[in-house]
Amino acid sequence: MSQGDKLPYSTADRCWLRYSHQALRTGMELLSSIVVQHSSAVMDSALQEMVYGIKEMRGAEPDICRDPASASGSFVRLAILDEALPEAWTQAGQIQGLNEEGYGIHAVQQDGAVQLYVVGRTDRGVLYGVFHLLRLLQSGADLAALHVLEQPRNRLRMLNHWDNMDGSIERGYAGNSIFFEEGRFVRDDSRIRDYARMLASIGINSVSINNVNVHRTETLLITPEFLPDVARVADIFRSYGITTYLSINYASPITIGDLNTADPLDDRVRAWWKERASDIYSYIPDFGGFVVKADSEHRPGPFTYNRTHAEGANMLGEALRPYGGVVIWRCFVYNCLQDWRDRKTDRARAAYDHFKPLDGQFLENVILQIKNGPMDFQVREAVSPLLGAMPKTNQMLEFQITQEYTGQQKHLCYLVPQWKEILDFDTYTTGEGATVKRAVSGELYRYAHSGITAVVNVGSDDNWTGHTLAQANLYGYGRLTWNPDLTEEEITSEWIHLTFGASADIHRELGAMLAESWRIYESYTAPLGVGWMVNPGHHYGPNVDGYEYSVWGTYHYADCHGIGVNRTVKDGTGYTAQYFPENADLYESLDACPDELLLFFHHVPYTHVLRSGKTVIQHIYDSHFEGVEKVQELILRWSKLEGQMDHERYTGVMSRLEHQLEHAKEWRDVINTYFYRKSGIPDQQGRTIY
Ligand code: GCV
Repeated sequence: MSQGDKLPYSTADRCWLRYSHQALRTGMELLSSIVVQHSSAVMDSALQEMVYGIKEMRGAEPDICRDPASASGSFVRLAILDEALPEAWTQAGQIQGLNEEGYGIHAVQQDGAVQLYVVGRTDRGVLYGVFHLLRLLQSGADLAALHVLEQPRNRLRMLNHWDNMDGSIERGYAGNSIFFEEGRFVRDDSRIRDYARMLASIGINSVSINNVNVHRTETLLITPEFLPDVARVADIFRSYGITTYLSINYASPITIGDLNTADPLDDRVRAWWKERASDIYSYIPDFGGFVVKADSEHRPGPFTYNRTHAEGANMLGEALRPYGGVVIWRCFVYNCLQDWRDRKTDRARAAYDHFKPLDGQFLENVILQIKNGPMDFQVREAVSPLLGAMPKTNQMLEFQITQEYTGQQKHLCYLVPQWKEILDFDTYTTGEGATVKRAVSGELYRYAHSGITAVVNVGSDDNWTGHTLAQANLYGYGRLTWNPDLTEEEITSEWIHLTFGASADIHRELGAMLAESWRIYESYTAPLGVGWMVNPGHHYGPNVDGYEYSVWGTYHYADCHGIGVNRTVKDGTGYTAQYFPENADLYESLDACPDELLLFFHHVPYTHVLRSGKTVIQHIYDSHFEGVEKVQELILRWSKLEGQMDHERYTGVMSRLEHQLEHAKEWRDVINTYFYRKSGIPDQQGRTIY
């Protein structure tokens, strides 16, 4: 079997790794030979991907030359720095300054031949360089003129799976787990292999494979019963430069050990975790570490023993430290049973209140993982004030790619615009320009570990993501974590090109659909940043007063006079004080607060006039009517693309859009009716509200 014949491993959708034959325009002859000197798991993956991509595009497999001295004419050279360096780079010295995942792609013209160098500081750099070159080839780039130098901005570029060992996925909308089935690991690992390829192609370097809500069976993942299987998965990921992590149950010493406590300061507990670490590293020498959800939504944690989260996390940090492992400790810590009726208690305050006072108390191999907003991945909420607020503690940002609150991959909701806004948000922690992206890349405070993670949206569905267009969210996430300065337009156009080809119609229509989809979803669901209004439990579909954990109330305090949560210092929950003054003043002021977050920060009468000039109630009516019209436009745009792609993808997306339209109508009617009845204020345009 030749190098390229193995790929892809499964019959699943190839997503953006399609390598269309038509894509190749220039440099065909150049691609007939690949020179590569050394072999390693990652280098072999790089070679295999290069061979496969070229074979698919030019219809013939390139030769492989293992001896650079015998290479002549045109070729592609894959190498690490010590092996080969084009003259131009030696002179410029540029590549020497790249970090260990960086690479360069450079064309050298010689005696009528073109020699194309893909040079990394490490094998992983070469792998990333190969995927970059393949992207360029698909977009018909002029090979003879190539000169690229790249390195990732974030060290940790991670994905969190919420997969359970019974095969289900918490908040999964694309089938079952690709790792687990019926209480054990899957036997056929072909999907995992293809997944590793896809992730490496967008620069992901870390994956945790099980749910942060660690139930009984998953607690055993850190024991010899399952470690050989974890090691098998880790081997696959490793060959694509990806490190494997596990979520752990904080109460493991009790649940699966023979201790009667999980107190982090108890010597027996400390010794127990050290033994587990030693076991794990004997199976997986480069194991990444633990992801921990503690003291949240009924998960156990250090609070049970009156210990702080620093004490809780450091105990695990100590166990992993000898092996270079890290503890990724989630800041999604709040009391889900708290009673909000006093209108002073505020879940949004929780992460900052718990963690900010602990700054400087965590070990160097502990990283705090912070959700992008203080609540929970709503279509619109404020940026978490904890991001950037702990100069002496490693931080990483958590996004949600799986669309729990954003249409569950039945609705089109392209999240790159949302993520761009969050990454570009100025925290002002070190003065102007202290953006979230600079905080979590470690640039602001020189963190030892930092980066971005996200709850992923894939499953066993043939197209990986349920909604074919939700593939764009995974792609966009990877590209943004590599380089948060890429524009939304650059990412969108790249993804469309790789996934659907160069057709101008597709670029125009689909580009517009993606660009508008997040705001469309926002317009017919929860208004003005107020959040939720979904059915409790599964979180799909409208339920204005739906409240998760008790029966006493709502998330939004809507009554016949007004709506919204007063989070001001003046007479609300005081949450605005968690921001630095520039943002605190903005949000505290009813006049200055941006419309899209008004109800997140203020409780106002329905007649309050927004900065847009509309009253709150009229905004609710208008946006919900417009939202439905905009979904009709999405359908119209997509219908223009019939015949321009395979039937399966066309009809698959169309049926989801049709469902979205019906569901958007339901949202419109439920929300408008609720607020019409509550406020008694008619629609100025006299439209029918049931
Ligand atoms: C994994 C929300 C989700 C839960 C999720 C939790 C978390 O509450 O609804 O399913 O649990 O966030 O992020 O831990």
